[in-house]
Amino acid sequence: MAFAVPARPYDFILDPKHVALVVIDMQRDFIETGGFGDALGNDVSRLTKIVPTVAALIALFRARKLPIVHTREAHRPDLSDCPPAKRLRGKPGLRIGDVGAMGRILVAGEPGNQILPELAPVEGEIVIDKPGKGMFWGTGLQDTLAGLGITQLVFAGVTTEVCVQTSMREANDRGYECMLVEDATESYFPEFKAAAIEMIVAQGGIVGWATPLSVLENAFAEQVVHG
Ligand code: C5J
Repeated sequence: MAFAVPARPYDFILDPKHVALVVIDMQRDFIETGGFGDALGNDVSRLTKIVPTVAALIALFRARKLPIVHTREAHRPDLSDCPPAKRLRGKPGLRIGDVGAMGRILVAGEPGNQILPELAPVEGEIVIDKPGKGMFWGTGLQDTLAGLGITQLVFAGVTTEVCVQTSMREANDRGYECMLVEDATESYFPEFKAAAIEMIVAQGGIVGWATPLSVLENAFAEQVVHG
């Protein structure tokens, strides 16, 4: 039975039969020293702070046996799915494919490309390697979600204004109802996180909804039936 989750810009009507959790790119490359985020000059310690909140959100969905999708930003070892425009962008200390402290940067199978152990997928959960910022481009995720009858997506992960927002926008354009869990996402730039959330909920939820984890947990516990 669908129930209301208090959210911005208005209640999100969550239907447990059609919802999945999407955890974006909680991989060592973005969160630990020596990875891609660090090579780009970011303070990665900001991102580690959300790990317990993301773990609690995953636990909420696991306890109810609801589908969970984990994504990784990952390229093939031969980099055939990494356009030069991406690899050559900027002047990072290390580029995609270079060998860093945790193996080759953003390359599938390397230690740095793994999801943090605290958030590791368990059997039955969906893991998507995506070559872009968005989770649909170059992946088969849309067919997988369609096969499960998923029409609603709850989002968490990093970084808010890059891969999370891009994936939410891709999903929104594909007809999914999307809600971001505000304290289960983070950016290297606090002002970008705040702005991304405002952009998502503005204009009547032009991209989707946003709510904190405690509100979502409470809504799951109380399940105030909608309609
Ligand atoms: C970035 C991501 N920031 N997962 N990737 O390059 O947001």
